[in-house]
Amino acid sequence: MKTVADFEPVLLANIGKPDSWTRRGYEAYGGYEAVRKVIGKLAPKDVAETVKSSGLRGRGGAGFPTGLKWTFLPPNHPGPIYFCLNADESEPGTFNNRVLMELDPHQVLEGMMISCYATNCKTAYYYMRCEYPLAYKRTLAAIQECYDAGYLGKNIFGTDYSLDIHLHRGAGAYICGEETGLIESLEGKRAWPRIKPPFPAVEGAFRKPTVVNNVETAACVKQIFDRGVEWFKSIGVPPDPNNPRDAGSYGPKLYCLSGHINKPGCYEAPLGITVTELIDRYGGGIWKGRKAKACIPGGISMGILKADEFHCPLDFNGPGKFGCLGLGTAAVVVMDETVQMVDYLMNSARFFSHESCGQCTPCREGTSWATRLLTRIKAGKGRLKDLDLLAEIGDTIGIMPGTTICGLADGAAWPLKNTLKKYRGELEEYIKKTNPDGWAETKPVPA
Ligand code: L3W
Ligand code: SF4
Repeated sequence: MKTVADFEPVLLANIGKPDSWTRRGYEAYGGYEAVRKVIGKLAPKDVAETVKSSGLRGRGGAGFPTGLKWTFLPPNHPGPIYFCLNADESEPGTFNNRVLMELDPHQVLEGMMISCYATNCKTAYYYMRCEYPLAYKRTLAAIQECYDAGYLGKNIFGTDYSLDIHLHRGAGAYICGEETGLIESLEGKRAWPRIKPPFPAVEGAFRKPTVVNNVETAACVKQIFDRGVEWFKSIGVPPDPNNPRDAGSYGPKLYCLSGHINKPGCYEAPLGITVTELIDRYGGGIWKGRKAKACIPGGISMGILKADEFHCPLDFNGPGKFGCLGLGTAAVVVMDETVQMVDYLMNSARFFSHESCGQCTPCREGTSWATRLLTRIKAGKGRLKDLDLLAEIGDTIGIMPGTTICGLADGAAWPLKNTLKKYRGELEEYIKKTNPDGWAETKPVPA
């Protein structure tokens, strides 16, 4: 296994080179060689099998094995089968897809071409959040360059295979990134997530079998066909021998590092790097000579790691061992010693209540009540009992699968549950200090 020290970035290898976002620039660095080895040369099922054997897991948040997801498509389906690229990057702290789309859009398109070929898809939708104007402009130009060169359209690369890619701008809501919300939005409707099953692989866009993959996942597919399965599996963390269900965490990963550090940015490292290594090696340490207090390991939905848990490996299993929901989008937001947990919880609760689509009562009401309780605590009118109410909200809304249609409620619950466990003492102190006369009050709260 490659260590952090001998790891060479590949996903970001072209970033910073002249014209990295044009076809000419991309091809000067070996672009479109992988797809030429695949389309018309290998059978689609063998391409899918290669991705499956690489152990690639989706980079959008859930870490679902990509090749396995492709096998859920109905066999011998007469078509159409659709492919949706989920570029609605909205998880707070996350900007890895943006870097790829702005600075290396052809890498993403090449991965998409291979993925579409493997899944017998001839029409693909590239769903990009509308708040990324530069990424949109460059991706649109890159798609046009591909049509002009015969890399998209009929009989691409001179083979029998035809593929169209439609770039679609997102509708400005977090929930558009939930795969079935994305599909609804693509169909021109409000992005209300659908009840699953059926999963999109069986019934997705326009009620046809659909694969939904993330931008970075597509870039990894391209890299696997450039460098091989063995190379991919030489990076990251193998499956846990004590857990027969663990698929391992192979390959490179883009980590978005932000918050109170000296050098925020998007960095490529092997899956399994620890928080400490990421902050010290890439982030230049905590800013202003201060101490770290905590961090969000992978987007706000994941919960929180305390500074004494920074040895946590950032692979698909690591954060879960420290009470977090998972690796999520690998967006690490660092908080220094001056941050108050009530502020972090406030921000998180406000975000989720604003973004809840409102279909499910536990999510709609729970996120809204959590925001109201935290607003009151922050304003110095909190009671100790409010912390129990917050914990109850967390336990009520965050028990996927079961009470809600999609995972947003779970993502909203996790910061609450996790922080109340790890920082209850600090929150109690805050309430007692800011509401010395009323913290013990137990009367019902007026709405
Ligand atoms: C067929 C089955 N397909 C599962 C497919 C499913 C989906 C994938 C994962 O994401 C995560 C959340 C945060 N037959 C299947 C099946 N699938 N069982 O596998 O499914 P699932 O339900 O585990 O997760 P999900 O709802 O797709 C939720 C993360 O996403 N998150 C992040 C959001 C923001 C970004 C961003 O800004 N880039 O991603 C927010 O919650 O980790 O756990 O494709 O169809 N039996
Ligand atoms: Fe909408 Fe929340 Fe239900 Fe998801 S869990 S469908 S965001 S109300």
